[in-house]
Amino acid sequence: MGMEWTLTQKRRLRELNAGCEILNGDFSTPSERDEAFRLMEKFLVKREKERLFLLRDVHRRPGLCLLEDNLAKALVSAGFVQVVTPMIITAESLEKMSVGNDHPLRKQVYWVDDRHCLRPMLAPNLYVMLRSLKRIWGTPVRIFEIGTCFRRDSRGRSHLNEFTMLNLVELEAEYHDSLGRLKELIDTVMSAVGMSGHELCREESEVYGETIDIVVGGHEVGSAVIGPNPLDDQWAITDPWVGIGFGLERLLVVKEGYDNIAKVGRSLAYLDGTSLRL
Ligand code: ATP
Ligand code: 9VF
Ligand code: MG
Repeated sequence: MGMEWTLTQKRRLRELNAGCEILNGDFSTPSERDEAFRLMEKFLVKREKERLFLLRDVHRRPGLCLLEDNLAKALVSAGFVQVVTPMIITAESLEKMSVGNDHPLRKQVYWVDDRHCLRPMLAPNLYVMLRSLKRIWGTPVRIFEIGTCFRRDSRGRSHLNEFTMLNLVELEAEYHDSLGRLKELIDTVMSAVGMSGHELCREESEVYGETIDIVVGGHEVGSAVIGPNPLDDQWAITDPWVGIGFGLERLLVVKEGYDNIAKVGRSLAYLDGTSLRL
């Protein structure tokens, strides 16, 4: 076993979407390594530039935007109505989600003023919409929102401070098999994403008590909940429901095999997974 890339070289190669075969370099001398780096960087820069030309000339829209469109179309076909709610929400609505002063999520919230914050989740708004629409439409109520949520998250390869959440929820007078229905909706979303092989895992949740996480290749791409839930009282919801929250950037990372979620999120350094430092 000889010499590996330097940390700086490795970081640059990752930035340029080098695969692990490339990242596992093995050299006998520094000059051999540095020469290999020079050639490899040149090759990758060319490849990444080609991706940006393809974006300009053919695709024209980032994968994140296409995914959002595909998901909205699939859910509309499945009978769901899209809603668009405020990104600035009240402290009171967070408290009604049990995210009060001593809650772990509270520390992740971006405050706008002493009574308002940027939404860390879609659920409080969707609860309000469910209540209003149930009054007008009766059951079932099937709605979804796709929009930005904000969390101060420990920065890592799978967390962004601003990310796109898809939250869908169905309220029914009664279910004979709510878990079966939930699985059906998860399948609808996953086939619209074009992804197979997901697993469901039961997880403890600080908000809902228990969630059913949707996991692909070890990554949590979504969390689902089966209601009724103790939170429902706060929002005057009495019917059973099933709901799922997906992270769109997470779905894209897993589907396209990116090593870092920052490449597909809102960014000034990347466009559609491609570095602009070329
Ligand atoms: P994690 O445990 O990975 O931090 P979470 O369980 O706190 O996620 P949820 O509240 O379940 O997240 O949010 C629903 C989905 O939104 C997650 O399954 C994930 O796909 C996505 N998501 C949550 N936080 C982030 C983030 N900071 N950046 C990108 N996506 C996120
Ligand atoms: C699961 C995602 C509380 C009746 C509007 C639907 C859900 C999604 C969790 C994230 C969030 N919950 N923690 O509830 O769909 O946005 O709350 Si409702
Ligand atoms: Mg979760």
